[in-house]
Amino acid sequence: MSFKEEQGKKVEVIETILKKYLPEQEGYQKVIMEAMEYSVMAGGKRLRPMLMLETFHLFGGNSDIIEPFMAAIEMIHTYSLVHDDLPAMDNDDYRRGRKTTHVVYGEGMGILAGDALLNYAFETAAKAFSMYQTKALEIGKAIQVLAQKAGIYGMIGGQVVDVESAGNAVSKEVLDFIYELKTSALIESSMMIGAILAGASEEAIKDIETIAKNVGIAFQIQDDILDVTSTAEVLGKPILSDEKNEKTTYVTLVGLDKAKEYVEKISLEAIELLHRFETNDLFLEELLKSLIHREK
Ligand code: GRG
Repeated sequence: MSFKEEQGKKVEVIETILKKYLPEQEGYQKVIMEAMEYSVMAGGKRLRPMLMLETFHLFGGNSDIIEPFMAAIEMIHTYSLVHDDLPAMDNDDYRRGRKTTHVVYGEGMGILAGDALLNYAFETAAKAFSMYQTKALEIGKAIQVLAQKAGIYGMIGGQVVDVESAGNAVSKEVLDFIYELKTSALIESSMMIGAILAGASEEAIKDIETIAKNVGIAFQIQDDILDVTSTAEVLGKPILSDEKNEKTTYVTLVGLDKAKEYVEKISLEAIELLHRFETNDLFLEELLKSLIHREK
């Protein structure tokens, strides 16, 4: 099976898990469950749950304890996109090839759908406690990482500096801070949770955090590159949005060619670090390599 075929099969497995953990559409508040499903099931690369599952396997994990966490990380990621698209943020009408949640359900419901996904992510992750009562310590630690990396010391913190910096010149130091928090933090959380739930050592979890940090920064720089080199049809979202929002990016700071070189350099560093974990499963390595030249 080719890498692309294997990746496609894994996306199908992830989407089945996502559907399983989304709430029933019922009650007077039914519209919020519909908006949650609309935004989560809109497609997307499913990179974060995929990295979580692959890291879980890397450390010998092989149970369904990982499933509620895979659903939770995609819910948090999706909430961030729903809120990022709101009129008060980037004010975008298209995401993942279809109308954004606030365009379809109205701005108020867009805000609530994001809030609902964030909260429901933790309700979902906590389901692991009743599934595996003997793993309470690992599950508690995984929930702690999930909360911290999504919060003010993670994704929200990065977004705060990003929003505050729009329209101003930003130094490389501040840009690195924004990328590490806004984008790497959720990728770190994904891979660390996979390692934690598989019972990896503290040292291994630290190494995984470093690998994921590099993967996240490279991913964000590639996002900057695609914003100026791709098309709205391929990306499923508007292009040139950084220019519209007056944002400093790696492309504006160091130029397109250097930005491309940097993506390759730090991705290869991450892959090199991964080699310290012995495995005969090459999918994770291929996945990281595929991100270097990803087209969407
Ligand atoms: C609390 C009002 C409020 C807003 C929060 C935290 C936040 C908004 C936004 C997060 C910032 C953000 C959107 C970072 C960008 C990270 C990134 C490159 C996302 C795109 O991820 P992909 O390409 O998307 O994996 P798909 O659609 O494939 O899942």
